[in-house]
Amino acid sequence: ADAAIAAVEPLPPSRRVSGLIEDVRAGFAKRPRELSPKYFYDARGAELFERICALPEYYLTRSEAGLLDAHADALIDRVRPDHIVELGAGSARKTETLLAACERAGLDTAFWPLDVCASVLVEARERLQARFPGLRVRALAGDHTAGLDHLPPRTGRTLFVFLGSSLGNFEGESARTLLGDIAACMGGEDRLLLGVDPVKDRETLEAAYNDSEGVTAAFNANVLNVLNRELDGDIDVDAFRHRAVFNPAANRIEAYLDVVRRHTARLGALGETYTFVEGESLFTEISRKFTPTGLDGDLNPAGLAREVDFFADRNRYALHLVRRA
Ligand code: AVI
Repeated sequence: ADAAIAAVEPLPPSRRVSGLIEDVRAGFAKRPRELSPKYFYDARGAELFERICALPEYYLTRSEAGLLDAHADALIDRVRPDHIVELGAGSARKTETLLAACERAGLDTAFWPLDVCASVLVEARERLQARFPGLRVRALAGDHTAGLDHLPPRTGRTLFVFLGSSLGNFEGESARTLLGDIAACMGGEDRLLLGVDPVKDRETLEAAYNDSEGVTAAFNANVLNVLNRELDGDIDVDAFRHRAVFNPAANRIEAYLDVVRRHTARLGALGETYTFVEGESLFTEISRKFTPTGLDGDLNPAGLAREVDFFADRNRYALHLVRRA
């Protein structure tokens, strides 16, 4: 396994990326206090997120997979990619559908999965190479900025892939920066396949983030376990309760951890003590929902434009094929 991990190319971040200590210090100085959703995904968080994807209320993953199944051949025939570069590939299960379509189309497409987690890339590569023996997989471990800045030169057409509605977890300005970074890597023949969650009725949206088994609640609260472990903390995780609400003015789900019992906690690594009072909330995540024109508000300033839209039944989910404007 060590040799396999070494075969994943580690990439240095290309810009200074803020760390946990400074993010927590800055976020806890705000009112309401805030935490960055990037810290959800430790091993337990990743496992809880996998469970979320299988929940009956969380339609996003299934709807996206269904759309990919239905349109993979048409998409691949249209783009005919020589390379597929996937941001946040993880297990790359959904992209497997696209790779199968490439094989059916007789294309010799190379796959470049990019993820912060090297071990998940090793697993993905082994599975994909078992299924597609000739497939060239070049796994890149690093964050999005690292991956995009250090992509080795390619010839021919590249299809960038950014699925799972992950764009929704970036607020407007950082979403536009990320899209601009992608656009900067794209030539006129290259395309970006973007999966996003359309705006829909409040009931459906709120149920997806307040599941009846409490998996999303555990996922949200797990960020406090991360702080306790990484920052030598003693935050009482049971003193918080998960809440997720749709904010229609901003077209986004907002997730909070509400304080239900006043307590004082110490974060040893920061040398700080924090008091949490009843009625106070920690703001932990946004998940933006998109209309086509709302999405244009992120794409167009980044120099990108929608070319083809695919919508799942009753507008449940959307895939957008995007080109340089
Ligand atoms: C990863 N991301 C797209 C998920 C979402 O729907 O925003 C994260 C998530 N948070 C709670 N449930 C799922």
